[in-house]
Amino acid sequence: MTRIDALRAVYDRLEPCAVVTIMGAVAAELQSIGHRQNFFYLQHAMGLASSVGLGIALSRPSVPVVVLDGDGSVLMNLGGLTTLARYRPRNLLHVVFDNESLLSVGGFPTATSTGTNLAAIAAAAGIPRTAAVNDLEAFVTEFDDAQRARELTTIVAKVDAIGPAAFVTDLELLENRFQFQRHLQTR
Ligand SMILES: Cc1ncc(C[n+]2csc(CCOP(=O)(O)OP(=O)(O)O)c2C)c(N)n1
Repeated sequence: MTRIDALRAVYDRLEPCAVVTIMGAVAAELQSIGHRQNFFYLQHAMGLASSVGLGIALSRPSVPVVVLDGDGSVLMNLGGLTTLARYRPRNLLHVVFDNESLLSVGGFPTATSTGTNLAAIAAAAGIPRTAAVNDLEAFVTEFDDAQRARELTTIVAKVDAIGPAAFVTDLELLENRFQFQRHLQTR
């Protein structure tokens, strides 16, 4: 499965959600499908997308929140999983695209390439629902089940270590930040 195919498959389902992504490849891929005001692409702060999502989910319990994370980012801040589990907002879906690589900075292998199991770590951290998927059909099924379950869920989706040719887009961080904030105020 490629990550962009996974994003395309659930793109319409993101419409009512507040969506927080990590920087780099996934942000560029989501923007290439179509930027929306409810998408926030967190720059630089590896491992903190789930923390930003957690803050939104707790302060806006009626808004479904989707975090699009990466294996390298999660590994850089494993404590983010324990904090999610501690507060376990029902309106947060945490998707980790695991390409076993720091793709956005050249593709260096991460610990998931040598067997570290992020879904098992998430479960052990106390995330009430976790899933590990390897193909598109299973990803969409787990995504839909998680949205229906209304329970904090982490889905770890194994994806190919391929991404867009360029990661820089013409959407400035501050512009994105103010758009997203204004959008949340309407929800
Ligand atoms: C704290 C920190 N260290 C290093 C970087 C540089 N950096 C930007 S993206 C990235 C790789 C992210 O890897 P992953 O989360 O697996 O996502 P992928 O690029 O594979 O989609 C790195 C190391 C950063 N942004 N922040």
